[in-house]
Amino acid sequence: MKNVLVRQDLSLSLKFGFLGLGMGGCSIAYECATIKTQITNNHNPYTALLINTNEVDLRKFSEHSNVRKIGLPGYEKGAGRDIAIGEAAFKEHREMIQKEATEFFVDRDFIWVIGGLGGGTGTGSILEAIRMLYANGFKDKCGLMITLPRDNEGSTVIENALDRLKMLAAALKNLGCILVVDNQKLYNDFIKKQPQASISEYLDYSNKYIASALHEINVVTSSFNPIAGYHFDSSELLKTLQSPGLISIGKLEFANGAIDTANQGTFLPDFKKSIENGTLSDGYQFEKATRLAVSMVAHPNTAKRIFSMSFINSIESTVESLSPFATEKSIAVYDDPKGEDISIYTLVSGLGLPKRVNDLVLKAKETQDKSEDIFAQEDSAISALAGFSRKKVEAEVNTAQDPFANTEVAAAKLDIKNKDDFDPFSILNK
Ligand SMILES: Nc1nc2c(ncn2[C@@H]2O[C@H](COP(=O)(O)OP(=O)(O)OP(=O)(O)O)[C@@H](O)[C@H]2O)c(=O)[nH]1
Ligand SMILES: [Mg+2]
Repeated sequence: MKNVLVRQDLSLSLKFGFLGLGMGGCSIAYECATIKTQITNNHNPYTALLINTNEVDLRKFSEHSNVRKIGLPGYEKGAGRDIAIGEAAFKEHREMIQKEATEFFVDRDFIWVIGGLGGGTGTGSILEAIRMLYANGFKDKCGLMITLPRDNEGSTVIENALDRLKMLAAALKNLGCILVVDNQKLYNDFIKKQPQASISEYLDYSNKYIASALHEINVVTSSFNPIAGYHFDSSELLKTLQSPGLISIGKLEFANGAIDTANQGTFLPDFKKSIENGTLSDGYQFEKATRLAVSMVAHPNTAKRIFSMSFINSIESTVESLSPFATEKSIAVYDDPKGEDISIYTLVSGLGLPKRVNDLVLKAKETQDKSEDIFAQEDSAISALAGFSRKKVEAEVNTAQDPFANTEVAAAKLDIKNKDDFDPFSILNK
């Protein structure tokens, strides 16, 4: 769907609040809060509460009435990728955060707790943040958004992420939805389009991409007239977000003339791929989905031509083959008088963890094994040095050049002996 952000005739399903944790979590939450609509009295529809140990990072976000920042005194320098510090910082200030969060999110329909997995602050505080919200009346209205690290972020980052993922996986059934942003996937897509760009440009792109993906889903479910009776509405969206398990978003756009309904090859393979490829992450076992919703939007003329019974039927059959055990499968079609293309959104919930997690586990194990091997090997330079001894030096220094040479050598030797305990190289003298 084009121009979502500049149209005045759209409305929103749910009031989202975003609780950003650590630098990555705060950056995504901030990006969501800075989404602007043309809707009167709702120009900035989302709110963000940004929590970080690192004071400097927090200052980067400019002030807005719908953004609130919380620093964690005593931890201003950051958690330095140490989960235990991130967790301790949150726990120490939990009461203050709780007070702010309950006040600030009082009118929100759904809160996204966001953390970039891999660092100290976001990763360390994510479980505590969920506990806090659950204990304060948000149990049925919060979900998680987490990013998974890229391959080359180093073993500490990957191990931090896996450490907390393991805990989240154990509690999966007791949590609301979890939306995974696979940074490697978004990075691969981005680098193809902009090979010269920097990492910070990538992060900026990814945050805007994530924010608009979520915003579009929220707009589609409430802005248009349903055709053919069924409407996947705000309450359905809320139910989907409340479902435990992973959630995957898919999006597909066709130009108005691109679909021939008599020729399924013009749309069905792309439709299936758009679900499998996902917008933010992929590699899910869709047979395990508990709910699947498809929302399709087109200009009324195109809608009349395309959304025939046979077209809907082919979409239904595809959904059926992908997720046969989903207890709710909804196909909703809408007409949008200003629609310039055909947009198809899918939301699949109740999924298990994506394959990317297996890849990260493998990567972590491989790195651990390799590093053990490397460090077990004797350093070749050290063994070469062990086999080396210098040529015997003349005992007496040439006194012709320096009359005091011998005395100084003797004094220095004495000195070294006295300082033996403080000398980092004293081992050499023993
Ligand atoms: N998509 C996206 N991912 C990010 C962004 N910033 C960081 N990340 C990811 O989040 C992970 C954790 O990084 P940070 O959020 O900076 O870490 P932190 O929670 O501030 O932790 P400490 O700095 O160690 O206290 C990184 O390894 C990245 O994979 C961002 O702006 N966008
Ligand atoms: Mg940080």
